[in-house]
Formats: sequence, C-alpha cells, structure tokens
Amino acid sequence: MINKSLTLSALAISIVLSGCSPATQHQQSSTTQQTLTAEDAKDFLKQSQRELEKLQFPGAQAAWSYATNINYDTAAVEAYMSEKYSSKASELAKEAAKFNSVEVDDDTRRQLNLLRNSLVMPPPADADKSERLAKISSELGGMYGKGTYCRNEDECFSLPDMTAAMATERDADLLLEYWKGWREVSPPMKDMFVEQVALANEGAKELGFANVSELWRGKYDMPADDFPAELDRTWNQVKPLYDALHCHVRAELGEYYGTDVVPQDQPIPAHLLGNMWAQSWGNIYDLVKPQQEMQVPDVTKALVDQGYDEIKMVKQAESFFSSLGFEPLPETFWERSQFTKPADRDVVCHASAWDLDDKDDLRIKMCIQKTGEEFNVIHHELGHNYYQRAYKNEPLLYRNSANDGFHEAIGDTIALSITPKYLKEIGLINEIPDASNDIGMLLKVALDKIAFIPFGLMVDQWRWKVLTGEVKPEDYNKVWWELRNQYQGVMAPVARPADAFDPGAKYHVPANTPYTRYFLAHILQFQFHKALCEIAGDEGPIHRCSIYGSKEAGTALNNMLEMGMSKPWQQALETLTGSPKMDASAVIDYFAPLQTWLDEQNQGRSCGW
Ligand code: X8Z
Ligand code: ZN
Repeated sequence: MINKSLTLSALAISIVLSGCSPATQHQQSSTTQQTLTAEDAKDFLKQSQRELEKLQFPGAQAAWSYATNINYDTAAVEAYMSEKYSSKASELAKEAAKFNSVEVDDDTRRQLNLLRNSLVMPPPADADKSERLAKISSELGGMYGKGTYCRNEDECFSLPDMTAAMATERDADLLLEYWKGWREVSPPMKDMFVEQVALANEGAKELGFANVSELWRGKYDMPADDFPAELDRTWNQVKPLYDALHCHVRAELGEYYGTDVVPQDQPIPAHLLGNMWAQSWGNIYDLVKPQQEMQVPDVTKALVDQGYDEIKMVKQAESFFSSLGFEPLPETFWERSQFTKPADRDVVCHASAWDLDDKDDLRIKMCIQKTGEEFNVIHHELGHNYYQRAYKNEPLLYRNSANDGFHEAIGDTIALSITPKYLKEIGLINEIPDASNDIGMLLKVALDKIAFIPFGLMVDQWRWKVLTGEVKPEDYNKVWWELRNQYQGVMAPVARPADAFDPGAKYHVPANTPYTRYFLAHILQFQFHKALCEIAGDEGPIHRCSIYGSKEAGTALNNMLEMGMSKPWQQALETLTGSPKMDASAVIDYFAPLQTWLDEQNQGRSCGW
C-alpha cells in the first residue's frame, strides 16, 4: 500500500449529489456552461488542490499514527480525518461536474476526471452513512492489524511469527494449524465488509458509476469494460509457463509429502507452498529444486552470516537507488519510519511506504524479518518512496503513478537486479555461480514471481463480482475458492466452516486496497527491467543483468517516474520501453531456459487440475 491509497483514494472522494441521478448531474452542468470558462476550470483546480492538501496531510498523519499504534483513540482520529477529507473531496468533485460541458484543454480535463475517479470506496452523500463507512474501513484495518492466532490461553502467534513458520516448517500438520489459525481472524469481519460494500456502492452510484467495480476498472486510461480483456490477454501469455511450474511443483510436493496429501490430479493444497496465502512459493525452493546440485545464493543466510540488522538491510537497499543517481533518503526517513515490530503495542505489520507531506517526509512501515524475501520487500517499498519523491512537484492530482501497477513495479524492478553479480559486488557472496546454475536461480525467481501472477489476478476477479453484487455474501467464500482453484490450481486443505471468510485473512481485502495492481506490476517489472538493462548496456542474458551503478538507467527510470500520473500510462510506458503496450513477452524471454527445463521435467507427468 502506498500513501496515495491512504489519502486521495482510500479516504474516498465522492460527489455529494443528494437525490440526483447521473442524468440530472449532466443537465445541471449544461445549464451552467454558458457562464463557466476554461480559466474558471483552472482556477477551480488550483483552489481544490489547496483545500485538499490542507486535509490530506493531517489525514496522513492520523493514518500513520493509527497504523503504527492501533488503539481506541488513534482509530477514532483516523476515522474522523478520513471522513473530513472525503466530504471535502466530495464537495469538490461535485463542483468539478459543472465543467463537464465546458471546453477545456486535455490537461485540465484529465485533472477534472481524476477528481471524479481517484476514489476507492466513495461514501454516500448522507452524512451518517459517510461516517459509518469511514468507521468500518478504519475498524477492519485494525482488526487485521491486531489479529493473532492463539493455540491456547498462553500461546499466541502474530502474523509475522506464522509467516516465518509457513516459510520454513515442513510438517504438514503444523502448517495446517497455522493456516487454519490465521483464518480465524476474518469471520468477525464479514458483516462489516458486507455493509461496507453496500455503502460504497451507494457512493459510487451517486458519482454516476454502476458500482465500485466499474469505478475500480475505470482507472486505466481505457473504457472500464475493456480492461479485463487486457488482463486476460497478458495472463494467457504467461499461463503455459505457470502451468508447467505448477505441474513440477505438485509432482515434487507429492514426492515429499505423499500423493495422499498432494493428489496428483487436483489443485495443490494451499498450506504447503511456503506462504500463508500460497501467493509466492520461493520458500519451498529446497523441496522442488533440480536434482543436479545448483549454487543459488541463499540471501537469508548471507544476511545473517554478515551480521546485517534491519537498518543495514534498508541502507543497503537505499544504496542501490543511490548508485542509479537518486538522492539519499532524508534524515527524517530514518527517524520516523517503523522498521521493526514494536513489542508494546499493536501495529499493522503489512509493509507499506508513505509520503506524509508531498515534500520529503518519506517513511516505510514494516516489521522487517532478516530474510532474503524481506530484503526484496524493502526494495519494493523504497521503490514507492522514490516514485513519490520523483512526482512531488506535479499538481496534486498527478502525484501518483502512471497507473497503480507502475507504483508496485518500481521497487520490484530494482530487486530483479539483485543478481549473483550484484550480491558479490556488495560482499554478500564470494563467488558468482557460473551459467550451469542458472536453472536453479530461474526456478527460485519463478517460484516467487510466476507463481504470484494468477493470485494477483484472482483477488479482484473475486472482488469485482462481490462489488457488482454478482456474488452474494452467502457465496463469498465458495466463490473465493472456486477462483483460487480456477486461476491458481490451489485448493483449501480442509473443508471450510460455514462462517469462513477467507478473503478477509488477506490484508488487501479488509484494507480495501485494489489488487490488480500487483498483477500488472508482475508483468511491467519485466518490461522495465529489460528496457533498463538495454539502456545500461548489459549484453548478457536478461536474468543475469543488474543495472546497479548505471546512471543512464537511473536517469531513464527517473524520467518516467517524474511524469507521475500526468499522462496516460501507455505514454509513460513508452517513455521508458519504447512501446505503449503492456506485454508479457519480456517475462517469457526472461524465463525461456526454465520453460524448456520444466517441460523436460514434466514429461510423463500428468499436468493440470
Ligand atoms: O502488499 C504488497 C506490498 C505492499 S504494497 C508489500 N504486496 C502484495 C502482497 O503482499 O500481497 C507486494 C506483492 C503483493
Ligand atoms: Zn507496494
């Protein structure tokens, strides 16, 4: 999550058009058009920016205080500020509609449109309902943050504890215990979630959207109804690689746990994949690795051996960005960030990056664990911070990424450059394994990145159905697992109880963070990496390329970041890659040797589910 989703979007801008249908809204604007000019529109945007900023920054501080110290009072202040911001933004969005029929330049039109659809959960005009929506949002986030699983009265586990256990434990019964245990956090969320959906849909309708799904799908510089086809197109490019990876992983897990635990003609049970949500599988590399001995750097071990602490991990990540020519992070970043889980209070441990004032008050909020996986997450979060800093001089409505997938892709792009060559350069390993070890390395990366892709897609396939009302509350969990099965080939390890609300056990559902962004990021980061490697003049295979130290690559990247949201994302993509089209062929190229290897391994196996 990034600061914008806590401010501009999650604080939910909405139009207050009490009792007005969209048709009335249009009529209203056409009657005022004679008196309003393009100049008026520009003035209006300037004034709106000033008014929003006044509420946005204290709102972000309230959100920060809550996320880093969950209690009764911080919850109240956060909900209060969030509501204040939304109602102001609503008023402005309503006024913006007056310019619907005024002839304005493209730039002005873009900003006026952004005012209308930067929302995530738009509140209804009714003040009580708007307050209730803010309160629910705040409470759901807190419930997730505070969540624990207690085995008995004196033995409780936090999510970071269980995340670590899911990564390293190999006892299927224990894994199942944690898997089920964490999912006890979400049934109490369900009623509020249902209410939230209804309230936000009411708000979306007042804005002229059919529902929140249409609003979410409408943020991609193309008609909302065309967007899902773009996702399908790219997913179909990657699917053969995913299917091959799935086949191999299922077969190896069947060898390890037995085919009674991992049936070879069914989806893979979700508790065995090294991750609480079975969303990335790199932690089970040792169970599925090639038979032939392969040297693959163990970054977790290297960090421990070299005595890295949490701060040193962040400093190391910062130095990568510095090597590209980005300015060091400000002193306040080090003073104000949350790097480790405080012992004395509840916090939201899920990693996020914040920009509190659109000047230079950048921070991350994490509960860092000393692992290679978290080293990547640190790069991910810093990517958000450097993006935020790069677009800070844009007008308020453009202070965001080209689309939300871009924001999620930047740090990951940098992390793709954490290659053996780079690890040697910074002294984390002593030798660069030769090319005969590449399959091991590619498999490790694919377990994280390729395994993630269908998960990145299915979360919002579920949410869109929920938000349109196509799926009713009584079927929420059933449809969740149908989609898990369909896209990922993953199944619940045990029959789920009637009151289960498993989507609520995934951070982004109670936090209302749209998830398609991560799917997009997992495609885009390979396009970015490929382009940056070319600019850096790296001539080797793309999976061995590191852009570390390339000022040329840094400048090219910054040129795109600086644009913020000022132009359609296709244009931002073209600025860096030379093409306006999202395209998974960079993914396919990157993993080409692995696809060949997987196909060989899978010969004679029956694949699919
Ligand atoms: O939520 C995140 C980031 C913060 S924006 C840590 N990610 C998704 C997740 O954890 O589910 C990164 C990858 C996917
Ligand atoms: Zn992120």
